[in-house]
Amino acid sequence: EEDKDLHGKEENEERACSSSSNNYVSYGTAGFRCHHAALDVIAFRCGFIASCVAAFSRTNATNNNSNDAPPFTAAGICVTASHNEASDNGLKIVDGHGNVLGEAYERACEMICNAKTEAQLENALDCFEEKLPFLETSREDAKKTAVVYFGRDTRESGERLVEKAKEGARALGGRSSGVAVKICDRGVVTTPMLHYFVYAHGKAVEAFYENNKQQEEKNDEDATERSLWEKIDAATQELAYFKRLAVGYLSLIEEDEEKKKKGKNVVEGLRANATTLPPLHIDCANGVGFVAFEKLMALFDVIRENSSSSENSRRSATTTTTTTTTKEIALVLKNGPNDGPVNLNCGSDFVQKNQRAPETPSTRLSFVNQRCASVDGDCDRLVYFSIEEGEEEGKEGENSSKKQNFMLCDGDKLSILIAFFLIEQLFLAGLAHKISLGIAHTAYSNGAFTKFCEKNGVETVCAKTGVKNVHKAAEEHFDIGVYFESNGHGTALFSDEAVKVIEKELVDELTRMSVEQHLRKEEEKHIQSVILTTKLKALLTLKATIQTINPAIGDAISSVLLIEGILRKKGNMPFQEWHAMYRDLPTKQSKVKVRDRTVIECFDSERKCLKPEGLQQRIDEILLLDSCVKNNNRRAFVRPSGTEDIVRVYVEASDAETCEKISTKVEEAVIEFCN
Ligand code: G16
Repeated sequence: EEDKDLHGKEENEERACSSSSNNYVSYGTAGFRCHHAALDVIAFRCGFIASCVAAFSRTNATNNNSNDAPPFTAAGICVTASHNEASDNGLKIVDGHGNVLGEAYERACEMICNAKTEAQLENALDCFEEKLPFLETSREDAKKTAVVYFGRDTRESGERLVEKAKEGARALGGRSSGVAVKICDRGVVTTPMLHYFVYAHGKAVEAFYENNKQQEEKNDEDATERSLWEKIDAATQELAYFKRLAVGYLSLIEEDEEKKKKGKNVVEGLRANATTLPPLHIDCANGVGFVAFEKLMALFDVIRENSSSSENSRRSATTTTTTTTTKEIALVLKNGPNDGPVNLNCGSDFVQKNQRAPETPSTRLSFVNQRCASVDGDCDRLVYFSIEEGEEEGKEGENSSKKQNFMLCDGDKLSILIAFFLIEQLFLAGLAHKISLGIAHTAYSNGAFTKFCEKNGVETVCAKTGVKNVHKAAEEHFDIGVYFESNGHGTALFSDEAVKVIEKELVDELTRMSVEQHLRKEEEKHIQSVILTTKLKALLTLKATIQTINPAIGDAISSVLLIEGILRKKGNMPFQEWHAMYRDLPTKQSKVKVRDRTVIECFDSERKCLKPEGLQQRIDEILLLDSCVKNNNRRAFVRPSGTEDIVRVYVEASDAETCEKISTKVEEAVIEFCN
């Protein structure tokens, strides 16, 4: 590849570097991201990297130093710039587990993608090779197939960049490497779907090796060719993804239907009898989420048709809105790819950062007095919101506007709802002493959230920004790690051990129940079965929750189903009640453009900065504004964004006015110290 291509052609040079510093595209918070024009060579090289990951690394590499570990055989590339503007694009690399490619590879990937001379490229490849576990063993495996999955969001530049990435992936194949590269292009899909395809592939290969252990076939057969997942076509893989989530959700709400009839818990029973959840209006950021949610809704229709019934199911579609209303779920989709450039005045980043409803022409008003949610450009973030419109403001005759009260349930509140629900189920299942549960979050979490967790005895851990960091923290600290960044990026992770414990307990419970029923006398049976049923139901609920969750990565579709399921199980909990669980401190988030944002170096999970010298001291002084004593409700930090060429400023205080004042001063300090 010619050097001039690396950062875009000359006429694009200015635009090309809008998200990168000094023509160097760093491996940021979520892979490579900048103006699409600068990405062709990077896409090619990322494709090559993904092929190598698929071909030359093995699962369990870090904790199992044996050749018994099956090879990854698959990896993936998502071409997306997620929440960024439409002219940007990016590459997210997926490892064989379906996770974000590990931190250990980042530096080498960055070197490969930014190498300008042959010598630099060779050096970078050597460095990358060192990171690939089991390389030598795998290289001897000449019959190996590397499968690389590709997906993209709805951006115009996506198709071109996927083609470039495919070229790069294919470059690994051939006689000298002994690797056959197989391309699985899944077209326009959400990022979490692509992660799931790679995850499911890895699981199928693992199962194949497990099944063939005794027959000693694992080294001379190509598992990839023989795993079931590999044999099914793209449409069936997609269906498998949607089915997993939909069936999980339906199992989750199953008891709810029963509860409605019986009204077991008095408050929840009454509430459930009185109302159903109002439809959820989803702002799809003019992106791929719209397409994916439509597929999910179509599947609910099919399930409904197959399961009989005369119940009402209503689907309607206009150019901008699709509605589905069934007994199980009611969704109204807004802001699809035909409604405007991705993320423009809509999407979860817009809603969460600006604390106001999407402002696309077609939807400006239609969110008022509804239950609403918003996803981002590649559908891996989710926030809920509601706007209550009240009394008119202004005098009669004048241009009066209605008073609006915007309420946001961001990632923090998603965490709280999910964590508290799971804690309750663990107690009911009698597993609270066996399975630990906690929340991982970032510095952006509201101070009121951390206090609320502390007050309620929920353990928390703070990690650096980036889903890769929070995911890792959740995994490392808890058996069930609920994690969400405030921006709505997250999920609940169940460790393999926790899943095993839940499944074993479920089997034990079922066995115990049938034995009891045989042994006990009629009158005792009734009492015993009620107690056992509570436990059994909690175990089934935990199992359904696991199925509703995309196990590979945070997924807005999966999160909508999980949250809707929980709200239903809580007797159709109104949005206001969820929102009022605690009151957020006022916050302000802003962006500051500086010459080189990389001069800022942070520590303490990015809550403090080390460089440039003096900046942290200035921030500490600003926090004392109009006061000589430290106010514990005040917080401010700055950090260089890993997805945009800006510095992010976060401020929190007891009142909005102070917040605003502190923010302005911190922004000024950033400009002073970073230019
Ligand atoms: C990406 C990451 C997120 C991160 C966000 C903002 O989101 O996946 O974990 O919170 O960028 O990062 P930064 O503040 O460094 O710009 P997405 O949805 O854009 O992929």
